[in-house]
Amino acid sequence: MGRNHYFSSYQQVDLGNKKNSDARPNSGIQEKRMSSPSTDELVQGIFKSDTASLARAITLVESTQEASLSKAKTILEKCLNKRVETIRIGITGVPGVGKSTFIEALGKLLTSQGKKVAVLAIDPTSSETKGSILGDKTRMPELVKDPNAFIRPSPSGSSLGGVTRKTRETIILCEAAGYDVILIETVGVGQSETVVHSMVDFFLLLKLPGAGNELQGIKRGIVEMADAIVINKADGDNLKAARIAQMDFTKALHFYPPKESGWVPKVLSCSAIENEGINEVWKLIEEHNKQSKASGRFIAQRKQQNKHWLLQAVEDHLKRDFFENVVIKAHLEKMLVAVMENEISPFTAAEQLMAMYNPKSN
Ligand SMILES: Nc1nc2c(ncn2[C@@H]2O[C@H](COP(=O)(O)OP(=O)(O)O)[C@@H](O)[C@H]2O)c(=O)[nH]1
Ligand SMILES: [Mg+2]
Repeated sequence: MGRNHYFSSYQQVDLGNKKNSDARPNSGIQEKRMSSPSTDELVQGIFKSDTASLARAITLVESTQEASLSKAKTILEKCLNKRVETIRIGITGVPGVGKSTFIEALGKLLTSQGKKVAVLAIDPTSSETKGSILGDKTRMPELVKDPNAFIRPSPSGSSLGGVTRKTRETIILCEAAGYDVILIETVGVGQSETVVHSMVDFFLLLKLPGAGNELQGIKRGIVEMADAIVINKADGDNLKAARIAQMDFTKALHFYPPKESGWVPKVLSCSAIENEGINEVWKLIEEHNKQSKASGRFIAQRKQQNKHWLLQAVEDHLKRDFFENVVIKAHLEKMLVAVMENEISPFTAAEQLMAMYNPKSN
């Protein structure tokens, strides 16, 4: 991987964020935004479930400016200390399978039970489409209006690493603001499912009721990650096909190795648009939650995820520091040419660069 790969992780252009939910065409609010509140005020606001404070804090997390990021860090530290019980659920599936419609249905069910729901998205392609969940909001007409729901457009940025950090941090902020259930929609592009899987307690794969050869087209790794497969659009003419798909997937799951956690993934079907079978999906998630909490697996998995998060953050910092180092900047290009021309081996070149980067270590 070349230098540009790493650079792209850090030089992100935040195109979509100006349209975030806290930006309203209201001059009074614009003025208030100018006199930006202190980090303490934002933390207090978040703890009081004030969505304007929450949205501002997320904007800081999504910023590319050092000053904003440093404020974000302060806020995150305080929010991390707030102990809260939440469930993080990842929802994946091909575009058009009905993820947003499903989230609307599930979200409404949860808010009707008095829960508070935050909806986030991971979409590595969203820098081009300027945040696909903006469009998706039209698929969540009820949830958008629900005072107990908070919907945030996917953060922009071309690198999955950057988008991942922003989403992870946004989860922490939402939880500190009192959201019990975090729903994360991801488009099945690139590594985005793996990334979402690494930050949730329950991973749900939505499928279409196409029978037969459908099973062959599915990415094996995603089925392995899934805690449940739900055949959506089980309505109208699709009912029979949905039943067949449900049986096929149930059979197919037998050929997968058992999960470390002992959880046996289930296959359900539902109609998000007709609000059928959503309750059953939620019951399954609750059952998984109960089971994994009883076995200690829930905490263990979150701990594991935190560990992973730390290591990834260290890696990101080191990479950024290395590639932004002035000495490295001055020499890298020449080294790359020398390696391509076989004038020096990549290993020796790496050693020399490391020595330039950190002369004290030698
Ligand atoms: N018949 C039927 N259509 C659905 C259902 N859920 C979603 N759709 C439709 O499928 C299309 C894509 O839905 P959307 O939620 O945007 O999918 P996403 O791209 O996965 O987020 C829309 O036209 C929805 O109205 C369902 O349960 N049954
Ligand atoms: Mg969608």
